[in-house]
Amino acid sequence: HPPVPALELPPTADGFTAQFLRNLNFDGGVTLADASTNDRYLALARTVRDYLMLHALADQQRQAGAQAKAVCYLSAEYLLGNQLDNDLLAGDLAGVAADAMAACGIDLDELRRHEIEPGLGNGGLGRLAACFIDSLATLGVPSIGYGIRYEYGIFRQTFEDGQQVEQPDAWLTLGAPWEQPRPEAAQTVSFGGRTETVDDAGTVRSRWIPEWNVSAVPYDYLVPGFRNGRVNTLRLWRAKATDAFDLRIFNSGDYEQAVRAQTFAENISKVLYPEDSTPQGKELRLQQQYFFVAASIRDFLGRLPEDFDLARLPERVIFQLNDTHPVIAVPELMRVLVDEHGMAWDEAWAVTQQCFAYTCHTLLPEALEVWPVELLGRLLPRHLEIVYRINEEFLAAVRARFGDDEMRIRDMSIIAEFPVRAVRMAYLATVAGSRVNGVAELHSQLLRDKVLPAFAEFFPEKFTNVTNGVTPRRFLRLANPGLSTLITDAIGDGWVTDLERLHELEPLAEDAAFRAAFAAVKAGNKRRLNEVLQARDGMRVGDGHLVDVMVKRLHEYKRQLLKVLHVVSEYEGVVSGRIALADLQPRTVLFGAKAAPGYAMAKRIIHLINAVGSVVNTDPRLDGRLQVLFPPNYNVTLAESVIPAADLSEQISLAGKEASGTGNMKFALNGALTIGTDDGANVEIRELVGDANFFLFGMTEPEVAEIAQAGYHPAAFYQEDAGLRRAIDLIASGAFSGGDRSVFEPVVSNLLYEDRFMVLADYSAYMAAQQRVDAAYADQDGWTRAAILNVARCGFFSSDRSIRDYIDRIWHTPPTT
Ligand code: DL6
Repeated sequence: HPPVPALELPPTADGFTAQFLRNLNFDGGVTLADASTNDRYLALARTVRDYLMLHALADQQRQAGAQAKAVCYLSAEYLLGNQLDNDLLAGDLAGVAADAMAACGIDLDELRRHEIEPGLGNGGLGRLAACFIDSLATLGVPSIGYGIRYEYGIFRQTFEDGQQVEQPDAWLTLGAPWEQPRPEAAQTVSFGGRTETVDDAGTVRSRWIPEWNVSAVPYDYLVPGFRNGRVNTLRLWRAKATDAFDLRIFNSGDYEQAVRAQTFAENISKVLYPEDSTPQGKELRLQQQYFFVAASIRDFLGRLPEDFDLARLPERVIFQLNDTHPVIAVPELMRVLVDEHGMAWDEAWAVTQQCFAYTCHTLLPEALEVWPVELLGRLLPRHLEIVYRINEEFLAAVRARFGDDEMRIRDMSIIAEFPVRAVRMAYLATVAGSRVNGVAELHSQLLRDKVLPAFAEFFPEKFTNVTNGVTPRRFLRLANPGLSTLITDAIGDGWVTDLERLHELEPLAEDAAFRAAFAAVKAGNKRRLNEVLQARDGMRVGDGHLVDVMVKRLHEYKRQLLKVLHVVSEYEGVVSGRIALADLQPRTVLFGAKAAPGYAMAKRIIHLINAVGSVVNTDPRLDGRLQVLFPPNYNVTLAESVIPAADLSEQISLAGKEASGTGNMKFALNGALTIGTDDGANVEIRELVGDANFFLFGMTEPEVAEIAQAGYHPAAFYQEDAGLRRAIDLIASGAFSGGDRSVFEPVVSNLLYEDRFMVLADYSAYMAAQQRVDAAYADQDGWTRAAILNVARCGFFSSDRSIRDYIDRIWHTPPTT
């Protein structure tokens, strides 16, 4: 028998303390008396991980030889957020950890604050991946998340004179206690070179002769299910120079070149691309994509028995492509099957098609990745050949069905001819995948009707929808302890894994005592937010203010500018005397947003928000009744304080542009009311919570399409609406830029003469909706009733439900026990 593990289950405070001290002494090499905050944090994290590891080992033993089909979630981004509280909760360790820390005289909250979140994602797409791996583990679905261990995650945002400055996110500097390097499981990934044809016993085959290799070293993160003893793996790859590569050059005496080679290889996992909806045609990005999917496919195949018949691969795995970033996995699997395992092309293609499914996360045409043929051919020559053949056969099938309709052929070709020859990765994913899904009902419909209509006609059976969801563990149970307790006291704690149970709260909306308790929780959350903001940024939300929040990436389509125009209009109204100060609903408008570093207009909008804030917040005529806060560096950790404190959730994208949104779900689930357009998952939120509990405004997607078709003239709206004119004129006058009219001139002229996302067309509807908000907020009890109904009716938006939908509609990977 193996030795009995030192840790006992269920955990006790004494056992936890002993393990903590062992980790402090033997892993950290310090005594308790000498330990720094960082030492203590690392030892605590290690201890939590040790307990989870016990579960993981037991889980592995139970699953060994089970031959269940697994989900391999391929995602270039995982926006994980802090791990400590999440893992304490999942492992049911919070109580013993608190006791153990108290016994050691350590302030657990200080260690919580010490944690740096791994920001390995840009926004919604990466955070969704993190929610999904949580739900997969909680549901007990065998799965592995595969991604990249970026040395630098999403940049840390600071403001200088109101303008965004990007600082490196050195999240690994003080140690990375949650990860486990597995150097023995490293994979070699090749690049470059050429192909040649060989005669393989009478069959002519192409063979890749790569030019250079890097080593992909896995770092594993434990992904615990919620108190179910299940622990899945998130395997993130780090690029290292291969020894052979290095040594050869080193031995030849060219030390500088050796170092350069090492840097070149290791650059692959150096930084997360700070983009979330426009592709950067960067070679390094393609290297990153191929690097992680090639390593992951090899890794997964290596887990199968040696004599496994690869024709049966679809019985064992589904590779879910999280957007187009991992789509190069399609030709890679073909290459592995055909070139390395000698499978016939047709059979390999049939296997590949069953092994992939593709999720699209965008509606912006410019966000659909394309890779120039020249680049792909240089970096991955064999893959380009494979893509050509896939395309050739696909277009032959299109011809067989529709005849020589050259327009159609050009439209559907995986290879675009203009402006340069390039591979359309979304088309490749659609042709290859067994299913293609959008991330909200409206998005999936638009995907079929507008983004990929020819494909939807050709493969109607492939297209489906899975509406996004968010994990209730992190975004309700952990982020909102007050509301969680209130809910659990009322209906028990089953909601944590069965969120539809929140429906049981509905009758309590009519219970005055419950409403009072609910309102008290919200007030407490605002106090808690103020403590966080005060310590972090010296800011605070005004007492008795409506907390109006717009947090998300800065993008023109999300229309932060519309929110700014509302603030400016209110401000202008008061200073001009049109609005009596006493009639102004006290509000704090809180923004959080990062702009891609190369996105000049987004950065200007950040500057404008800060500029408006500094004027509005300090103008005595407003007497603090209107405030604009913009804490820098919005991230998952800050979201966990902001969302539970919000009264109003701003989801104001132009209809037909936001694929889903997931922040919208988090806010509604925490009892904020939404002011929103009919876009993305807003549509489903409104349907569920009811029109009376949602502030709908603005054009619908068909209306947007119609006005675009007819020719959109923003200046006409400016001419016709005096309020709008005053707001824009005030910005143009230099009132927020010390009299300098040039600073925000590009924003103003963009609005007046282009306004791609039709801010001006929706302005008056938005202002009217905000008046409805003010009126509704004046009736505090009515507002609370509506907030409770939002919570009660948003159980649908659990990522557990999303994962069940993926299982039913796409993966067919039942949970295992
Ligand atoms: O599906 C997750 C998330 C959606 O909720 C957002 O609406 C969508 O904008 C976002 N997409 C991306 C990447 N876009 N691309 N490509 O972050 O996905």
